[in-house]
Order: sequence, then structure tokens, then C-alpha cells
Amino acid sequence: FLKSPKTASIVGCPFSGGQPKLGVDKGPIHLVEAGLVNQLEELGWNVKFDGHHQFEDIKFTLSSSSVDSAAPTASSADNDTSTSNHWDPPIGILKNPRLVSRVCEEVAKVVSGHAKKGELPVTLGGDHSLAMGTISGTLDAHPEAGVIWVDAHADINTAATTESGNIHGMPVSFLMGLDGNQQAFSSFNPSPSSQTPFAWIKPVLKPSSIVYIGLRDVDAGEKKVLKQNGIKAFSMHDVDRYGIGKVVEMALDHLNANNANPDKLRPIHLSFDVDALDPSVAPSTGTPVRGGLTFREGHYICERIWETGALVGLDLMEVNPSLEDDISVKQTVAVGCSLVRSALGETLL
Ligand code: 5AB
Ligand code: MN
Ligand code: MN
Ligand code: MN
Repeated sequence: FLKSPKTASIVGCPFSGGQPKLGVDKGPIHLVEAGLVNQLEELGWNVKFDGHHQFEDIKFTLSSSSVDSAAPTASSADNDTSTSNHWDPPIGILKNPRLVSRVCEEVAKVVSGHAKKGELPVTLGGDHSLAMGTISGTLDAHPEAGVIWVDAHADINTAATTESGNIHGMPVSFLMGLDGNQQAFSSFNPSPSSQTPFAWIKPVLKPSSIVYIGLRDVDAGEKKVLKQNGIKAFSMHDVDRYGIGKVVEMALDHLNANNANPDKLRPIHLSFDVDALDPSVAPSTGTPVRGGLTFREGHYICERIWETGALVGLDLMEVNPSLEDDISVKQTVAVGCSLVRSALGETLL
């Protein structure tokens, strides 16, 4: 994972099934239409973009092998994730579990394929449930990789702790194979098969292999999970106390303290939820929380990670161009593009 020669593969994931608000599936289209591919080429990258993944075949297959006897129709494969489909009823309160699982399984294959060719996969969401796919893909290609998760939220609810049932608040728990999920899924299906949702995920993300930056809206159940598993997290309180420079050094040190090969920096997967930024900087997102990262703090994280030379995977998630007014949408899309550029080596001077 050297800084050159370099190919970035854009994986556009217009997917919203991990949460109830329509529009987040339009995020990747807007980011690309704003000129992201060109911008990265201007930075010297060879950019591969083979179109946005539509996942239509997944919806069609799922709706055709409907879990109840209702006749599948083409219209049942539409994009409305605000209500549950008859072919994908909730498991416990988890919404769209089969669809989210299959889409992420597909994303994992795509990301791992690009990464194994030595490319840098840049996944554009879409909602953050997609990180089950992107991080599974990265870890498949780079088993020793660590994750830096930049978000207002910890996204580590289990089936036992989630109060919303929105799977975009849960991806980290599945990547770690936490107990709350094991229990819920074994009571749903005592003899899990490869068809059981999320059974494909190899729960290989160790609690010591992820570090959070930007947290400020963590559910009570999630706080327990973070504590019990000794997971390192830098909240906005820490950003205020230490400054972003120190926080990112501590985050990098934490990942590299658990480095099997101390001579070499651990590869890094950066999963950036745009809601980590303050809503005044990135208003068009589904779960905004005030008191977030400034424009510069967000960019600094990306720049510093680029500077390590260890970046092997990048996600830019939760841009929702259907929320807020036109100016806010433009602003959010522009900041999304500029975060990606910073992570891919755009320097200030
Ligand atoms: B996002 C909440 N913790 O579980 C939940 O935007 C919010 O990917 C999750 O960070 C936010 O529903 C998920 C309340
Ligand atoms: Mn591709
Ligand atoms: Mn978030
Ligand atoms: Mn998130």
C-alpha cells in the first residue's frame, strides 16, 4: 500500500435499506455527478468507476424466493425501504435483514476483489450498514488492517440493544460477532444455514482493531458494549480536550500498539460517516447531531491518515441529497468530495 502507483476504484452503493429515510441511496450519484472521478484523476490517481451497483438482482431473487406465500411481483422489488417488504419481514425488530445482508455480502466481494488487485476501494454510500460489506472486504484482502470509524454514532448496537431496529446503527456488532446478535439469530433460526442473514460475515474484527473519532450520540446499550469490550473511542469531548491533532495520533498509536508486525504500520480502513461533521458543515444527512467536527477537523483526519501511507480502504457514507434545501445538499456533497480528496492525498500546499 504505497502512495504510488495508484488506482482508486469507486464503488457506488445507492442503498438505503439500513435505515428508513429515502434519499440516502442518491448520495453516490450526487458525489460522482459533482465531479469526484475527475477530481481524483487530477490528483494523479488512475480511477476505475464501473457504475453504481444497483443490487436489483438481489431484490429480485429475494422477492422471488419470498419467505411467505404471497406472490412476488416486480413492484415488490422497488426501492421503498420505508416499509418492510413481505419478502423481508423483520427479525426481532431488525428491518430489512435479508436485503441488507445480501447487499453487504455483494459489496464485500466487490471491495475485496479491488483490494486484492492492489487498488484502493472508495465506497460511496448509501447508509452505513454497507460498512459490513466494505470492512469485510478490506479484512479479506488485508487481514491485519485496523479500522478508524469517524461518526457521531458508534453503530455497534446488537439485536439485543437496538431500539430502532435500523441496521445502519449495528454494522460494527456484526463485524465483531458480538453475543447479542448470536443469541437473537439463533433463537430466530436454531440451525443457521448459509441463508441465515449475516451468517456470511466472518466476525474477524477484533475490539482492539477499531478506534472511533467524533462520537457524541451513543445509546446506553452501546456504551455498555464499548466498555465491556474495551473499545477505544474518542468522543467530541476528547476532541475539545486534546485537539484533533493529538486525538488522531492517539488513535493511530492505539491501532499500532496492537500491531503484529511492529516494523510496519498497520493498514487502515477509514469509514467516514458524514454525520461526524457538524450539521452546519454537512446538513444533508439522516441522523444529524449538533456539536460535531468542524470542516477542518474532518479534513485533518483524512489528511493525516493519508500521510501515514497506510490507507487501504475508504468509505464515505450517509450523504442524503433528499434532506434539507438545495444549498445544504450542494454543501454536503461538496464536503463529501473534498473529504475523499483529502484522504487520497490532496495537500494544502
Ligand atoms: B449512523 C441509533 N444509535 O441505532 C440507532 O448514521 C442511531 O450510521 C444510528 O451512524 C445512526 O438507531 C447510524 C439511534
Ligand atoms: Mn467496481
Ligand atoms: Mn452516524
Ligand atoms: Mn454511521
